[in-house]
Amino acid sequence: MSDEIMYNQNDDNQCDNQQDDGIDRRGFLKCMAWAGTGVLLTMRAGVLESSAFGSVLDRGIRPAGDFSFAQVSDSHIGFSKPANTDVVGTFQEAVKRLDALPTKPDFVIHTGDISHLSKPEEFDTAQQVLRGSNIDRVFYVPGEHDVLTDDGKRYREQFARDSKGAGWYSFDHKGCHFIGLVNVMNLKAGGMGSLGPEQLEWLEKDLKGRSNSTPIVVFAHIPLWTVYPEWGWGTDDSAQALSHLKRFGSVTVLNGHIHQTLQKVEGNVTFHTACSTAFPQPKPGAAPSPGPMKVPAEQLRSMLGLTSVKFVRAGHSLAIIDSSLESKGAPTPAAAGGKITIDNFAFAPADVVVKPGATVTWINHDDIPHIIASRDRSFRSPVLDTDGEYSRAFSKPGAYEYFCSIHPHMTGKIVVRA
Ligand SMILES: [Cu+2]
Repeated sequence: MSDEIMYNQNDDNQCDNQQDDGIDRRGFLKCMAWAGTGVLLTMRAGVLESSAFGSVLDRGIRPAGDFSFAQVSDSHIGFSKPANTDVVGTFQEAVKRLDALPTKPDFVIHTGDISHLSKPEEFDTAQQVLRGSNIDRVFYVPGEHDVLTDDGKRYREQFARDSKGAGWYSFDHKGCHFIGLVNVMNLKAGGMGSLGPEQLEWLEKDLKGRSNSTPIVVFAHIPLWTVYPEWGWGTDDSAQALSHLKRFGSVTVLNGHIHQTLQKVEGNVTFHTACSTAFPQPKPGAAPSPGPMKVPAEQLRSMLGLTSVKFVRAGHSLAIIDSSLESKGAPTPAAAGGKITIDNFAFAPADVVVKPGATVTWINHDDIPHIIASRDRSFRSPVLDTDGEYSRAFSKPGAYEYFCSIHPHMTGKIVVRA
């Protein structure tokens, strides 16, 4: 799969500044992948072409086409960890670049994770920044960070009032049909993003009767193609959605979530993922887990005159997993209970055996929030931000399987026995 993917980041993540004017155009473009602007999409005779904001400005290109629109993503307003302590500032910069485009885009699409913790003030700040721009209209879809506390109620009221179900909708613009999908709700343990039967049924109906020559643009937060299932970077039922789109001659799918620019063409469908305006994430499989990557501050913010960029993974040392040396059989249940750490998007230890009445405590060491949820819905923690803890006493013997309801590929098990 990886050979079909175009990485806009170069392999060694080096951006060289070789020209007299301080702008290396090749390096500049490569760095756009993490430096956090957005993508300009130009529709020309039914075909969408994408370019980074900076490249258009740089070369003085006035995109000629039927119309253009822009995509921004993963603004994560409220995030304040070392990977980027000024996410409002970098979001404002992206919007400034949007305003500086030679041709004003007809509208902007924000592909989710507007906020970091679904807090009203985070949503408000994001909206204020976008309202301060020249852009007439912004279309949103939610990311998993936007639906943490209330099943996305506040999100829908503020950003998708006329939507159906969990927030999906469609609209037409200059002969092109746009579809905003939600794949961050009701995630299943061990799975990835999910659209659900209700939304798939709506999508089928929405497309019915449309001519095959209608250009279609689908946008959703989590990629609708399997980028990297080990990190949950994909959508479980995306094949069903794509089957409804097969007959159309031109389909473009825009996603966010993975905080880097990837592109893939499969038949009539072109997939794009956008970078984040807040912080970069590692390439699939290039680190123990996804999560914010720390880069030198001046390089995160500065778009010009980049010299050398070196990615340094932010984070914590790996959790130490206790393993018993003497017992080779079943582990002895711990009477006092247990501590489970969350590091690099994993529970450690993933399996814990305790005696009835013992208390288990989870502690989150990641820069990203997690929620502990049991498969049988018997318990669920609040949102655990960095250093957040959740404790629960287990009185009844049995096996309790749980997962992170935000990142369902994270799973664990508590066994309670005497
Ligand atoms: Cu999680």
